[in-house]
Amino acid sequence: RIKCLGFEERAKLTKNPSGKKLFEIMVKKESNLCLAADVATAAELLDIAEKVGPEICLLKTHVDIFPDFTADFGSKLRAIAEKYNFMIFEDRKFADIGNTVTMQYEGGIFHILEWADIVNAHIISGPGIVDGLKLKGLPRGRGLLLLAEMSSAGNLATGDYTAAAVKIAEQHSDFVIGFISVNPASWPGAPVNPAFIQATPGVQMVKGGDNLGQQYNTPYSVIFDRGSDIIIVGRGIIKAANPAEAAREYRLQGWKAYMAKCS
Ligand code: 6AU
Repeated sequence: RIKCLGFEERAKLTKNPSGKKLFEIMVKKESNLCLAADVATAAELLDIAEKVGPEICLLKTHVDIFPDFTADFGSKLRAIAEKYNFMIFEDRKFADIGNTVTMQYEGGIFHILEWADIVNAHIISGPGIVDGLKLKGLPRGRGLLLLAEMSSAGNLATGDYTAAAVKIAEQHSDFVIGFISVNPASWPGAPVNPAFIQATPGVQMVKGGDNLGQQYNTPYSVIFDRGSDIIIVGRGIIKAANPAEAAREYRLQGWKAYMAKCS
């Protein structure tokens, strides 16, 4: 096993202010838990953010699912994020050409650039998508996660595609803070540059899946065996009888797995 570099040291390696802040929050809160807050309304999102805020380093939104989205959503969420010291990740999965994503990032009714510290993008369109998002995001200190792998059954983000994501990230390490990944320990040349953060969806307390192709692994297997840094948990927390309690349990499991790997 290669000696593990802790999140404190990795905070110093990243060139991006949002990447650095995320590592620092993880250390301070002893949390490598990202909540996937896929609730039905903006009102419910703000409510769950208040409840699980103390447990998380990152809160992930799908803002386009809210029927009650209003222009003050971003400032309300940012106030909660500041209160509990977590960052905000809009899971927009940009996928178009560079010029189009500049407009999608900044404009529309959501104005993602205004309130999301971090966004993500597919690399299907090539490195121009990163240039486009960077044009808007970097002056604001924002960061980008590239989808290098996916958690869903039969997905096509494997092999050379995953390797291409790593190459694009290296070419834009001022803006790309890391990857959405599933098993980065298995990548050729692993571990990749420790400045990059690995965030993994498809996490529940027991291995399994849903009826629509999602595939779950446990916090321990994701962090310890598969070489990830952050567990992204949605239904495991939001559908629990007590989401705050469930979030605490995921935080403890995720952190325990990091400590087992890295202390
Ligand atoms: O824990 P779940 O299955 O309820 O939620 C998983 C969350 C969802 C997905 O949109 C997202 O993670 N996700 C992503 C991300 C974060 O980009 C990529 C992927 O491959 N699989 C996946 O589930 O909000």
